[in-house]
Amino acid sequence: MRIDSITLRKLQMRLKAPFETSFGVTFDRPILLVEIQSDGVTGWSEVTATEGPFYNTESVDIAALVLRDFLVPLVLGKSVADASHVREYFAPIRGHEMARAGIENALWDIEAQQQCVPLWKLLGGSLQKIPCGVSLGLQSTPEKLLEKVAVELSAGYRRIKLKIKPGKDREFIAAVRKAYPDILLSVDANSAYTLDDAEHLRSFDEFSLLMIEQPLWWDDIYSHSKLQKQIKTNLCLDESIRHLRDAQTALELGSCRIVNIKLGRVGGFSSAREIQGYCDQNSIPVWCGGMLECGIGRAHNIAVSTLPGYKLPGDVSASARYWVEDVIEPEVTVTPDGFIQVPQAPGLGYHVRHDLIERWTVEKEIFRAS
Ligand code: OSB
Ligand code: MG
Repeated sequence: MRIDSITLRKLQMRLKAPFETSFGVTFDRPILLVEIQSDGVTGWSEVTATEGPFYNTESVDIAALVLRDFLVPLVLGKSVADASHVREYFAPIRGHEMARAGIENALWDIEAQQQCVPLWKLLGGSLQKIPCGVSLGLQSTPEKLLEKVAVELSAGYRRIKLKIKPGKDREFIAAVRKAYPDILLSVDANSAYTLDDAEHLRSFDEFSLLMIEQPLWWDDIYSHSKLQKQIKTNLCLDESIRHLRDAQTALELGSCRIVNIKLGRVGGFSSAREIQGYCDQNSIPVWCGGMLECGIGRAHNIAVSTLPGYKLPGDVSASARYWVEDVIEPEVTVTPDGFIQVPQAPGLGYHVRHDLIERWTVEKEIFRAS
């Protein structure tokens, strides 16, 4: 595969409703897309960074800069035997996993099209329908939250995740657990607590949660090992896991018993596969996280969720929960019993809507190999 051209585009999309986490509210969602041409084939990917460095250190604009000034020049005009090898060119760059994933994942789409197989098959996946959960943003009152939960359960979703932060936790979790004693229920704090809150977090043990996701500092695997020893509920790491070495550190220290894999956060499909393989060997279940993606990132998430080890419902849900109109066709839909049927067409498995992408593009740069 020769990398003939790379196009970076920033789109401005608006969510159907604001999404609130412990680090802020997102309503207008900038979306950074990477389009690569190689040997006459076009591949797409989405850089899943947020609008500011609030979730991790990356953001859409920072990732665009790192791509333009550093990653694109390392690979433009170069040839790779297959998509998994492109990351070797990125060796001089520290961090910026989401920016890297933007290039690697578009090449996986190209490779799948060249081989005329769906992306999930190229990755080694096998599940034909993936179980889906939802992530619900912070709500003003427990009553409001209960209304949202009711809607998602009747749509068939198989796991409900509640965003929490100090002052908006016990009362909300208790209300949902009381109304639904048997559902798979988890919470995600996005690093809103400290070890001083260990007693408080231990009090959540009574709610039989599936997991507490990333309660402590985004970059602190060690402190999570201290917390995990003090509570019964399984911890799950999201922000802290950037690559296989982080997963090894976390499992060896006993920092979590479940791992959230996000394609962007870990630097792309190759790294995601390594982490999943390692977790599988150690009987640690993994699941696919979400970053409020448009259809392109969503299609990639569906493909990776077909791999063995993705045993728990992910945060991969229907396009219509986020967008009035999505950039792929057909949009991602969920069956009444809460599954996404895996597409069978080559590559992404969905048609990319160039017309919408063009309409919503606010910045575009094309880099061509000479
Ligand atoms: O921590 O999983 C997270 C969204 C933005 C940033 C971080 C997270 C999330 C979500 C939303 O929980 C998941 C989704 O529905 O895409
Ligand atoms: Mg999370």
